[in-house]
Amino acid sequence: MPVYRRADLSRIIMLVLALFLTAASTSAFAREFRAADTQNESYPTVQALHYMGSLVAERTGGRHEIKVFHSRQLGEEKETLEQTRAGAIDINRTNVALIGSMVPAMNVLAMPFLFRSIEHLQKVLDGPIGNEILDSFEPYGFVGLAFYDSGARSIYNHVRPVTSMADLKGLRIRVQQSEQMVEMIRSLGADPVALPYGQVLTGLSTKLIDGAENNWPSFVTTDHYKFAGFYTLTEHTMSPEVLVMSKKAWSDLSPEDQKAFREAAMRSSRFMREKWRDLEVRSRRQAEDAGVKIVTDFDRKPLEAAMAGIYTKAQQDPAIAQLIERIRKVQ
Ligand code: GTR
Repeated sequence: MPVYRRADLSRIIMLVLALFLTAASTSAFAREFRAADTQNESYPTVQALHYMGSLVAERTGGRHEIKVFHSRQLGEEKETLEQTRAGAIDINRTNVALIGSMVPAMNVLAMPFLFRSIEHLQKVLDGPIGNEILDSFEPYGFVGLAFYDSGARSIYNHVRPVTSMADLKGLRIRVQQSEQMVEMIRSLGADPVALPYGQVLTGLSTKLIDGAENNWPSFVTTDHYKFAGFYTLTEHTMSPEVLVMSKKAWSDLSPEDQKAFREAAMRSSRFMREKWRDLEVRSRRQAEDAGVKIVTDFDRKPLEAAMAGIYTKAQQDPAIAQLIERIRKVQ
């Protein structure tokens, strides 16, 4: 065993300490951040996460990397969100309806017929209201990074073409694991069945459920369209996607690195928007080509009236009432 002189030893200790301090001050610890997304590998949200990862790696000289776990590799959305809040997963791309039970403003964005059009939604999310909402996540254990598009959600099923609200009566419609979504579908006279995304295909093919509701890309990329041949343009919600980071992972980053992550997330959102538009069109065409009957001429007014109670309940909270009013005023 080598024998060190006292002076040598203290020199070594000083050296180690100096190295440690330099590393800490420049956040030189390389770190891999785990990101969860329930969609499959080619879905625009997953591609956007990869894109964000490449921007982060570039900006931090390769010190930080994002490893993307798609297709529910880390679990279903509800569970991965709980793990993100606890700090076991670093980044999560989720739909606002799922995180709504944890972050109340998210439920607002999933409310029925809140947005008049996709343009209205983008104007709200790209503007000051969107930024304020992203900044409001911290008390709930998350940091809001960016929104991703998700189009409008519509109801599909394998029983009958839904041409009016009456046709929904008694249909077992799968919804996301969200109390608000359950209430929304129940108020239309259908039977809501809250299930994780990964169980919908089996639910449809075994006829455990009669239908579900989602945007065109989700309807098609999951193969739901092969088992549910009637799609009605109810467009009852435009709940967008949101990208969040666990507060724990965020606090490990230096202020410059936080800036790099935020900017990369914002750029990935623009990148995603391009891919999204294209996939929406292609998915609808693919469903049509496969023989899915699309009910386009649908009166949404009765749905809106039936779901009014969702607003009455939510507006009991003055902050939520004010947020709804501000969103509606955006022209
Ligand atoms: C999709 C969304 C997913 C998931 C899914 C669902 O549109 O991208 O994150 O929430 O809907 O219905 O479970």
